[in-house]
Amino acid sequence: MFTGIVYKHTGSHYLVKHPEGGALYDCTARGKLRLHDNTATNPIAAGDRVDVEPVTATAGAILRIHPRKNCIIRRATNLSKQAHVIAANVDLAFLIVTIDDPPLQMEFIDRFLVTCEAYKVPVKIAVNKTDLYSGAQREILQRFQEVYTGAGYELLCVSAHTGQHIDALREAVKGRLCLFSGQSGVGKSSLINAIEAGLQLRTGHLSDYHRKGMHTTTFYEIFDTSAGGQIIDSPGIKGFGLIDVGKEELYHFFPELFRHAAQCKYHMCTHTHEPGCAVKAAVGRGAVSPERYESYLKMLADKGGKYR
Ligand SMILES: Nc1nc2c(ncn2[C@@H]2O[C@H](COP(=O)(O)OP(=O)(O)O)[C@@H](O)[C@H]2O)c(=O)[nH]1
Ligand SMILES: [Mg+2]
Ligand SMILES: [Zn+2]
Repeated sequence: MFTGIVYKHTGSHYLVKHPEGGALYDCTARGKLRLHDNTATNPIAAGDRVDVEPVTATAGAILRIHPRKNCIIRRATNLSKQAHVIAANVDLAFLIVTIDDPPLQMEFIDRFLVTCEAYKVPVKIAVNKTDLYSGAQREILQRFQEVYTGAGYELLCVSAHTGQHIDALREAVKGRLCLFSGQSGVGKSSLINAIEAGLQLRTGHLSDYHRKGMHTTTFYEIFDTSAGGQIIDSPGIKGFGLIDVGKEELYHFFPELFRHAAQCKYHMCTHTHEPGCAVKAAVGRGAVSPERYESYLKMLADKGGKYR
C-alpha cells in the first residue's frame, strides 16, 4: 500500500501518483469510502491524499481518503444542491484574469475571491496578456490594480507571450500545490506552459476548438514543475453559482469590508441601510472601493435569496 496524491479525476477513474518514482496508478475507489461531503458529485478530487493498494504495476484501488486541509467547491447554480469539488489541499490559488480577450468579469472575480476566503485558500491575482493592452485598456488595468491591491490582494501583471513576470509566477508556485483558475481563454494553460516549457499543454480559444473539433481542458489536472511544485490546470469555468456562505456572514469574505465592520454601530449590521455603518463610511471616504462594495451589495441581493 502507498499514500499518493490524486493527479486527475476522469469519471470513475483517478490517477494517483506514487510518492517514490512518481508512477501514475489508474485507480478506482473500493468499497465504502468515508466521504467528506456526500452531496458532492465527486467524492475524491485532484489534490486529495489517498491510500492505494496496487493491483498491478499501473493500477490500484483507493482504500481511504485522508482528511483535507481545505477544498474548493463549486455549485452549478444558486439553487443547485449538487456540489463539485474542484480541488483539495490547495496551498495557493491564482485567479487569472484579462482586461480584454476575454473582457474582465467583475462578478466572476469577486465570487471566486469570496469562495477562496470562505474555504481559507490563499489567493493571488494575475492579470495576463499585458502585451495586448494600450490606451483605454491600460486605464482599466490601472483601476483594477488599485481596487484589488486596495482590498489587500497581491496582484501580478504577466504575459505568457512576452514572458513578463513569469519568473515571479514560477517562484510563487515553488513548493506549493497551486490552482490556476479563471474564465476560459484567459491563458491558464499558456501560463503553465510558460512556467514549465516541457509540459506543452494544449491552448487556444474555445471557438477554435469547436472549429477544429479539438477538446479543451475538461478535467482538473495536476502538473509537476521542475522547481518542485504542482499546478492544477482548470477547465473553462462559466461561473461560480452558489457560494457556501450565509448572507449574514458574506461580508466576512470581503477582507476590506470585514476590517471596518467591527466599528459598525449595530452588531447585526448588513452594511446596507443601517445608521452608524462603518463600512459605508469607509466607502464614503474612499477607504473601501465603490466597485467592491457594489459587488458585495449585488451578491447580497442575488436572485435565489439564499447562498446556502
Ligand atoms: N496576446 C496574448 N495572448 C495570449 C497570452 N496568453 C495566452 N494567450 C492566448 O489566449 C488564448 C487562450 O489561451 P489558453 O492558455 O488556452 O487559455 P485557458 O483557456 O485559460 O487555458 C490562446 O490563443 C493563447 O495563445 C498572452 O500573454 N498574450
Ligand atoms: Mg486551458
Ligand atoms: Zn455596517
